[in-house]
Amino acid sequence: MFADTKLLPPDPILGLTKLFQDDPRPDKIDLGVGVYRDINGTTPIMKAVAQAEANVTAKQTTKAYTPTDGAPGFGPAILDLIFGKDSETLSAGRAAAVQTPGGCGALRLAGELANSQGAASLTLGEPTWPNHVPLLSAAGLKLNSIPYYDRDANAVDFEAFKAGVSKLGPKDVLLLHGCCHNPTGADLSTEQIDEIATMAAAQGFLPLVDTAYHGFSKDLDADAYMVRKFSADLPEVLITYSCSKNFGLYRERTGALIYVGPNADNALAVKSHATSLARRNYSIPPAHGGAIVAEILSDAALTALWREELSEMAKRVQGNRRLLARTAENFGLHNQLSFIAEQAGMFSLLPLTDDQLRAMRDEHGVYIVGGGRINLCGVNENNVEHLVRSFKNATAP
Ligand code: PLP
Ligand code: TYF
Repeated sequence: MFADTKLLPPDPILGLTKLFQDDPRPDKIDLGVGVYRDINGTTPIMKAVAQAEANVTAKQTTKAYTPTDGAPGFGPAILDLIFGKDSETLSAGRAAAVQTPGGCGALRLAGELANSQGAASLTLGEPTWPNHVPLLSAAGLKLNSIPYYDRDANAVDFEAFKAGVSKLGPKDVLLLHGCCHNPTGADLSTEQIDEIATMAAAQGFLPLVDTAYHGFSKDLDADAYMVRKFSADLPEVLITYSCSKNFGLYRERTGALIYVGPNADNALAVKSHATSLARRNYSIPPAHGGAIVAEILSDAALTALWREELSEMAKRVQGNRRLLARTAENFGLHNQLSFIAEQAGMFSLLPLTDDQLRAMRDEHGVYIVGGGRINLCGVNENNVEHLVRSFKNATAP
């Protein structure tokens, strides 16, 4: 059966790490995969996570299966975190959460859920995280692309985006990034989110809000604006949530699919379909990461420590944005990279052609994802001048 099977190329983002590791140049810079890194280039375990993990291990008495919706306490804790404890959506019982293997597992399940209930299409802004395409098309959905970002202006092209959204109807799903857009770093403003909410209410399309960087833009409440606004104004919302970045739980594969419905009975009915679809696939999600998150969020001291650590990570990335923009100014790049200081989250797109990207890697050892995406975590005081000099060199006429 497999005798003629051909080797596939590696994942374009994850594969970059191997190329970087194999590069012997001492001044090489890794701006590739979207993993938080500190000033030393390492991705430490958060202190709150290490403490919670010790508590979980000390308290656990069994490895028997968890309930189908995941680690006990995880779903309610994530709902409180994303909606806020005083949320009317929560007090009305309109929201239900199912733990998933990471945000990827949530996206696949969201796609299957929408497909199983008769969704006609799923619309993505262009560009988007490349993995959205295989995850959501494998769920059986027909994907459409509409413009989102203007590469010349280095900003959201809201008029073009709205023109695409205006064509959607009740059987359509629109994927939006909750905050910290991957790969552009350009988020919708609160006013623009309000406009999309008004369009969804009038046209009846279903928003799917992918939230993989909660807490990395402004703070946990401000970063949940889109989720909260849509849930307050619309009868139905799907949310995919990842704990990979904000809890640093990447390899523990911890995330959630959240559904907000018109009432509690409907929320439970749709949740039963989500767990049934999961059962056909991986059955039950891995419990360990979910138990850690539940432990942190049920303990005031651990929650406070985690919030502080998350806010420190977010501030460091924002500081790196300003460092890069400032250094570009000092090198005479006159506003060419100033937009980076205004954007949010781990990523921005450098205005580079494919040839210039190749030159950045081959001639200067600067590793950037195809399309020009950089992870701002990889920028620091020690390498920023090499980065800007390389950019200036690669883009020189
Ligand atoms: N959605 C976006 C936009 C992402 O960048 C990521 C990446 O980590 C995910 C979802 C999935 O995250 P996870 O690693 O938890 O599967
Ligand atoms: O965009 C990124 O870099 C992160 C990590 O197949 C990632 O979201 C990248 C590729 C992939 C899974 C996760």
